[in-house]
Amino acid sequence: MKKTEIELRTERTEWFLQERFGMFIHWGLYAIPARGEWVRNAERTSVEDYQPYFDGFNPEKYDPRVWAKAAKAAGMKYAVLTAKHHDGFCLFDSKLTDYKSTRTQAGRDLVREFLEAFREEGLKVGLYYSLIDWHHPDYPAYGDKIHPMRDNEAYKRDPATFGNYLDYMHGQVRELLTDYGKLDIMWFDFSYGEMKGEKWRATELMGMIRSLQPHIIVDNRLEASGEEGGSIYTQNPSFYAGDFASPEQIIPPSGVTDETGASIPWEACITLNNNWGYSAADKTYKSATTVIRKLVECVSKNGNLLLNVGPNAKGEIPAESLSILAEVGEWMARNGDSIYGCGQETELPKPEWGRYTRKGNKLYAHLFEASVGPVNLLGLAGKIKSARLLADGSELFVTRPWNAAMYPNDAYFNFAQPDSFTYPLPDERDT
Ligand code: FHN
Repeated sequence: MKKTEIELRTERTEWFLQERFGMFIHWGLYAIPARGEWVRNAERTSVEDYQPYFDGFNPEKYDPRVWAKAAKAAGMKYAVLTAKHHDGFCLFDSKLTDYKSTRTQAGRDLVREFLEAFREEGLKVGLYYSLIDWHHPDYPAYGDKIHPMRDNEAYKRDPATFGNYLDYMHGQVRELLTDYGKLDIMWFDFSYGEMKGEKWRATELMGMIRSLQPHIIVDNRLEASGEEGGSIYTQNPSFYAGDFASPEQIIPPSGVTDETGASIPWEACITLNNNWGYSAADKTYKSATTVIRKLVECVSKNGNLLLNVGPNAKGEIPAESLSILAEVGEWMARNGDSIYGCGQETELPKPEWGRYTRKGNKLYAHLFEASVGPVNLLGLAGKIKSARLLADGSELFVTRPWNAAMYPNDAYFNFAQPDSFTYPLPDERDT
């Protein structure tokens, strides 16, 4: 009996729901002006004025082994690199264009080195590929008028020309899925307005993907245009609806479910500062505590976190990012069991002091508040059997996402008060 799209999606995403935490990497020519990855569009830069970035691109410090070790040490289990972003610059040695890293001073296939380095560290690997292309002459917004959102009239005027771009786009996806070994994730970005579904020839594209790498998981941004079945949020997702939903910069209040309320695979992609691509001026980095809380929140809602770094023009991940990743890694080293393979707690209500994650008969209580005194373990009242056991036989573990050393998984709490617990004496609290 032929498996349904939902059955196939469930099989394909099994590893994804275990790993929970990944690194997103936005890198390309835009790292040179260092004003984010939309700089060309935001500043209406002409093809000619953007060319110096291509001519000057020489990331002499690029060592993806450093990136991979930082990701692994942070507790990340997979990573996704931009193979081509909206500016059309290819970080891989495509045979279909000269607008690629191997034709710059770098002279390197940056994607191939990324894949090798991260596989070497045991991480799963994915590639981001922009459906939008501000460089390709047959993309509707070609030339100086480069904002695709507003220039789709070109597509309506001459769909045949756009078909040349689609041949190019499909051809590059084929290259990535054929010439670079086993990929675990294909991350497309993004559909908009009428540009979705079959406007990208999505059925043909997904057919190629599934035939070349049947195990690979694909995000939901090809988007269903309706005629060929529903989106990932429906009970009859189309062939190209994707394997996971991809909320961006937000964590949905109730996670992500389909129209029946059933949880579906999802991954929140979030920046460490406020930019995906490198921005020298953007120093508004999230703290490690904030990152950990976001990771816990995602997992408490059956989701993943794809945390973004934006390497600079030399190929270095910013020091601020590395420092935060290292601190997150300290916490993950002690508390990773409360993340990997965990998901939503379905019996107990969300506590006011933090969040639960659950894995089988292990319940993890993540305390988000440092200053709270005796807390009433809402919902657990009367269910606590001992410092480590609940009446239903679940093992109770407690973590605090601001100091890995303070409360390892074998944290102890004074359970003298049967339905609440208190912290150790104030002098034992972290500052
Ligand atoms: O326009 C892109 C943006 O540059 C970035 O790549 C994000 C990451 O998901 N996606 C698009 C915005 O939704």
